[in-house]
Amino acid sequence: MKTKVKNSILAVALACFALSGCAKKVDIEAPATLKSALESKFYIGTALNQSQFTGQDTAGIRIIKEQFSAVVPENCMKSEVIHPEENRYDFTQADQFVAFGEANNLFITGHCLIWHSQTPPWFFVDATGKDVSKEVLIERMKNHITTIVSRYKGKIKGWDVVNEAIMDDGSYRESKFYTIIGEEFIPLAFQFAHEADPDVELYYNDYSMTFEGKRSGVVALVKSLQEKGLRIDAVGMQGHIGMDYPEIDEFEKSLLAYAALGVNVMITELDLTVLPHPGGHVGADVAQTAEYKQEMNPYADGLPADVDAAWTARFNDFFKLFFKHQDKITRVTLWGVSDGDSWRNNWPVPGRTDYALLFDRNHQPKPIVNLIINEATKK
Ligand code: 9MR
Repeated sequence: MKTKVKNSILAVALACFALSGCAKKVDIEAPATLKSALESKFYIGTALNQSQFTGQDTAGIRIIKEQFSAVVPENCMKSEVIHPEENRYDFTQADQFVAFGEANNLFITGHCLIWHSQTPPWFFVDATGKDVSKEVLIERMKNHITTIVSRYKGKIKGWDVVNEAIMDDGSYRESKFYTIIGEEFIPLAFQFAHEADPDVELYYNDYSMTFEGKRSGVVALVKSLQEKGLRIDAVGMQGHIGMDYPEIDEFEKSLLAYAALGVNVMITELDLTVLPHPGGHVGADVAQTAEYKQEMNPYADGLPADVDAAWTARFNDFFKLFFKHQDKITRVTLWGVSDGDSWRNNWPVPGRTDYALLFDRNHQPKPIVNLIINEATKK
């Protein structure tokens, strides 16, 4: 065995010598991975679920270690998990997630500090069940943000400070944070996060970022934070895309509009669904649900070759756009590792079979992985 390896090294060395006419150092390179191919461009990240950061999903973990350079928690840092009661934080999962990221030398971002969804009911009410005052809610928000950001200071490099606060038409979402505190809740959240860790990057993150209304709403929001002298490092475009939504030109327009503000752009929750949507609607509002019907699950037994090819081509187009604007993009994060992990299988219709990610249900890379690597490394 040893002799065989030695012989093949000798053969490579001789071939190199014969071709170049000089004796060069022979590097036997490991095959390119997403992480190595994209190293000089942007972080390539993935969202982690509990079975990954606790070590159970060994096939998923192998992919994470080989292919990705950044991680974000899919669910374990949401308020309902990490802060279930006013005087009780539960850092069990969050600590495991951060330890996994550190042990594997990954760029760790936190998701998310302030979001209308998955916030436990206690957050907004007093002992009698009535909405708390503005002052109380600001105090609770401050406690929440300060406690969490301080705990992971120096370990978590960036936070989705506020998630999904702007509607598709650019207006403010009528969340409890908004109705009780007013617009001010956003600058306050950024201020509290910055005070807790002055070195950590701070992001605004949202879906459907290509709608004209949302684009101008988010641009106005970022400008207002900047005018107040607050830190904001990046806008996160979630990137829950479909086969005919959004138009790639609109995506580019938004990307450029955000970058023009002098902040970075991050593609934070990328996946591409092939499944029909009951309302023809788009976006990623977790509150939407629809009943399961057979015809809404057309690819339960596999993806036909033509659909598969169209999926690959569309994903490839998006990556070409990301490469085109690699000077503005600092991270592209997939919302999950392999198809079986994806929330898309259950939204808005539960129990479907989708094919939204870069690795298939058997944890094998899809052809898109090599296309991305080739595009990134082509001379
Ligand atoms: O993928 C997440 C899913 O497992 C959760 O049930 C859901 C509710 O917490 O959130 C999903 O992730 C969402 C993310 O946190 C914010 N943007 C939309 C994502 C998909 O719904």
